[in-house]
Amino acid sequence: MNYNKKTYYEKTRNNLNLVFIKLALYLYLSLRLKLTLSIVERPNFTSNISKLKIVFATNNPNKLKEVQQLLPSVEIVSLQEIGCFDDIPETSNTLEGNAIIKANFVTENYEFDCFADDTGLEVDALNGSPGVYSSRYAGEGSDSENNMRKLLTELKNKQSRKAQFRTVIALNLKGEQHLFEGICKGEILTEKQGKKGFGYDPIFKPSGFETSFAQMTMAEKGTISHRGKAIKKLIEFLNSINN
Ligand code: ITT
Repeated sequence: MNYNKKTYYEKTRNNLNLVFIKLALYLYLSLRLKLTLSIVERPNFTSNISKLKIVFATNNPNKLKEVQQLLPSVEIVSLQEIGCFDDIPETSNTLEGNAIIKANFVTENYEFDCFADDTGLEVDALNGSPGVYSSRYAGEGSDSENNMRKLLTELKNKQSRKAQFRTVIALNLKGEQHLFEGICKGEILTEKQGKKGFGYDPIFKPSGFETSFAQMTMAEKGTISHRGKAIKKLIEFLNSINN
């Protein structure tokens, strides 16, 4: 009798242990699943722009920072966050073409809605150069210092120093493509001024201002810049489809 009682208690205790183990396992697995789902959740255009998540296809961390500041109501997802570490080839000879290539690369290979921009510095006296070749003006793999030095040399004996930055944004959204353009007119200075910004900022002075882009804060530059203007059009478009 005692033996049976003991066995009965042992069995009950073992069963209870099993139930607790199963419960703990269930809780652990459901938590893991929830976490995984939240990590792989795709950028999703909802009816409320404040909840918008979108991939920005750029490998330029300065551009990413600028756009993040210009779009505080949108959650910008970087290429790294979607696991894209490719060097996207910019093979077009137009800004429009390259913006489209970058945006399409992400949509086709990673199935995300996304946007990409391509920007060029177009100098009047150089018939629009460096334009689409701005990042490699002084040769493949050249840095901003070399590019600026080459531009200043090319402009040494030129009368006009008029130039403009032009940005084209390609947005891939729900199977449709939309383009937005922003232009900032100005002139090329004779020497570098300021340390902020990136690229050609130290030698570009926007019209109506006494300082170069590199002497402005990121927010100041954003209110008048080519990229700022293109992003403003992008925001207006996103607002229009969400209302
Ligand atoms: P992604 O293609 O990965 O976006 P990128 O640096 O190649 O980055 P772009 O092709 O759009 O960017 O720009 C070409 C070059 O033009 C860039 O490397 C800079 O030197 C210059 N540039 C672009 N935007 C600029 C800005 O706002 N101010 C100064 N220079 C800029």
